[in-house]
Amino acid sequence: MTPWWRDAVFYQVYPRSFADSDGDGVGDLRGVVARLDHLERLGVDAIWLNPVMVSPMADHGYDVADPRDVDPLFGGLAALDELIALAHARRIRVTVDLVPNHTSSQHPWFRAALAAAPGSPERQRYLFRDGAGPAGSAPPNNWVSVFGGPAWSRVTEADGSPGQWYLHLFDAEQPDLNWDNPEVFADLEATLRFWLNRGVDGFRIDVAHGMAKPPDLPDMELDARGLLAAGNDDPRFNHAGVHDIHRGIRAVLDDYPHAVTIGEIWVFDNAEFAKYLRADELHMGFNFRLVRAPFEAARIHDAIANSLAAAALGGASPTWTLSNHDVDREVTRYGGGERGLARARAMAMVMLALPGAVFVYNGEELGLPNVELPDEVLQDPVWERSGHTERGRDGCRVPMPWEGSAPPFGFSTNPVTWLPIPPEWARLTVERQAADDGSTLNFFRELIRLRRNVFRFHGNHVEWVRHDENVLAFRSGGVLCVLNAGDRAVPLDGGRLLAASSALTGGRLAPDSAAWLV
Ligand code: TEU
Repeated sequence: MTPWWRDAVFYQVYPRSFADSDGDGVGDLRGVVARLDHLERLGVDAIWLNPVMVSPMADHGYDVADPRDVDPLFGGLAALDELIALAHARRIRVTVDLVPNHTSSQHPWFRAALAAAPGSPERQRYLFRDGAGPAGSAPPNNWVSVFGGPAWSRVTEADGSPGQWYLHLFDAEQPDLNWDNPEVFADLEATLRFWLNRGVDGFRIDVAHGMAKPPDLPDMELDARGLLAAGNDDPRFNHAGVHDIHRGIRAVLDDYPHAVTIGEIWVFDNAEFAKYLRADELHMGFNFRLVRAPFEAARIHDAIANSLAAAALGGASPTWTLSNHDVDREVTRYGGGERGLARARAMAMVMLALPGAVFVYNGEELGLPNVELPDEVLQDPVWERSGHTERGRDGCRVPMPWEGSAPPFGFSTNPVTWLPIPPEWARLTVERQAADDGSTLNFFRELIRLRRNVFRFHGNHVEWVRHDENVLAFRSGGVLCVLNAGDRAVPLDGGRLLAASSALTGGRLAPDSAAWLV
């Protein structure tokens, strides 16, 4: 029996930015419940919820203080139970985010580690090390944080003296766990079973290429900018030991046959990526090649071909995404304005024509662009940790515009939202687009309806018909998908038109457009 998730359309809900039900200006789970109609009308099969566990929100939920409870900001456990029940009643599955690489610095384990002595069992749950150099005043190695700055912070011991250092590959509020300590997996197993027993349909696994570390924590090869030197292996990630952890996770998931795991894997070597997808490891892995591909036919072809090759190597089904809460929205990546939107609509057709699971990021169905936010509202730890040189990811996390002609566009009853919504988004609201046949929203609804009712996928099979510097054409699920990434209109032949991202002129497909033919 084909698993439900194999060619499913997942919808990523970034809870802070989807819908606010209690007027505090931050989205929450009862806000998602209130907007389930939107997801049902869109025709999605499942929700991926970014973290809603208890968190001091230093990295907006990716700093978890209690992995087996829901933060009151999002409505608590009862609100998630309600969402799961009501989503299931609409045949929409619910998957949640799991953050196993690190905890919050407010997690009871880390607080116990700070209070305990060097070498204690409490500190063995994390990666504490004595410093290098005179009096241990230098970090144990030269690892840098993904968010900028050193990946080590020094603690003050109980006697007030400068003490050991602990590792945090992200923010200092996100200490990395020591995955060589069996307590850590035992606690993760408890978390997996806690949510699966509550009816969750699976997990997106954060930093799935992290967790395991080389025991000697060797220095990184850094370039002049203090970043990983090109072409060098990154000792912080993709350590071979990670695969035993995924086997352990799979063994638990196998007790819940319908449940799925999708790993966030920032690994671009096909053979290495495929290892995560072996039959006793992850069900699926996020492949970020399309997210990284510019709007060029040859690069898009390579991204798709490599993603298919990597999945095939692992004997798994591919996944496709163009956007998420960590990267600039594709409308902006493709140039912004009308042209950026046209290209984003065309790429939605390419993505939704491919076999495997597809992930749509909330707001993508409205053609939302990134927002240039003023310094004073930026909240992403990347902004502070980079010394105000990197603006971070808040620009792709601005709340959804639902209705009305002015902010907060029905997102909240509170005029002050956690990030400001641009007034010009009045033309992008769900309400306005639902009433406009030519809107991006109705376009996405139609594409997902056609994917469900017309496409018949057979495994990962994609037949390339044409791929050159301007045009990409492939047959998938019985449909011919054509993308014109060139600057001249191209003739369309090879079938009856099913859908197109822009109007044809004399049977010709305009630049920055795509079409489906049967
Ligand atoms: O992201 C992991 C990760 O590596 C990303 O930070 C990525 O490198 C970067 O955003 C690319 O621009 C995951 C979550 O998706 C992210 O939101 C968290 O901040 C991070 O882990 C730490 O938990």
